[in-house]
Amino acid sequence: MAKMKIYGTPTSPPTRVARIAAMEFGHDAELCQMAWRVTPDELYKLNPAGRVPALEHDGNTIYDSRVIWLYLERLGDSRPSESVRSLSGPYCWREANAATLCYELLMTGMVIRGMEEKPPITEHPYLARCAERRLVLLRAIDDMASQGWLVEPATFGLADAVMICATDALVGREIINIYDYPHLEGIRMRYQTRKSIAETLGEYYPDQKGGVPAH
Ligand SMILES: N[C@@H](CCC(=O)N[C@@H](CS)C(=O)NCC(=O)O)C(=O)O
Repeated sequence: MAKMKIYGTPTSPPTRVARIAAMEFGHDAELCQMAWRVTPDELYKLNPAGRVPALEHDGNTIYDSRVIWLYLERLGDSRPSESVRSLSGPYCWREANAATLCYELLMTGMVIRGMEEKPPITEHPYLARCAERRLVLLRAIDDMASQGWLVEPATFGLADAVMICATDALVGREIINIYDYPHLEGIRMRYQTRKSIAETLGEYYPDQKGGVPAH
């Protein structure tokens, strides 16, 4: 069987979610670098939404990191780490809400960064709305984590992965000070030693232009 492929870039947070999922479910997926800035036509051919990640496996092309996580969870030959939480387990609705909030956080980053590009839009009601949404979301997710965990203490799942990918991109680009969100900081520290998190961390720096493949 051909090797599982994940299309995206090392700094794309949702691509990282898909790569974390592959590792957590016991697959050795290849990261194939693809970005809309570099090969837009190729990307539209792969995914009509023109977004990464997309996963190619066994004749299937799966878009969207959340669906990729579900696909891998359901795949017969997945070998999940013992501590991985199922999306349909006893905490499924808390997981769904936490994951949705963390995805929304991730998306505010993309909208704001997109508007900052040349020619930059510095004043627009939707930009202000996204900036406000980001702050409210960070507070809400930090509140959710006030017991020292986001969904369930001894396990790791989609919500934790998306929270870490979204906040790493913000922390690494010096957009937020994670010490303002002490509960999230605690959870993030806990996962610093998790292989899938450590091995997929991209290089983030201030004023970074996203979507350009690393050399
Ligand atoms: N909901 C999607 C979001 C994917 C997404 O927006 N990816 C960004 C890269 S980080 C992208 O491809 N952006 C291209 C664009 O905005 O045109 C997922 O979780 O996979």
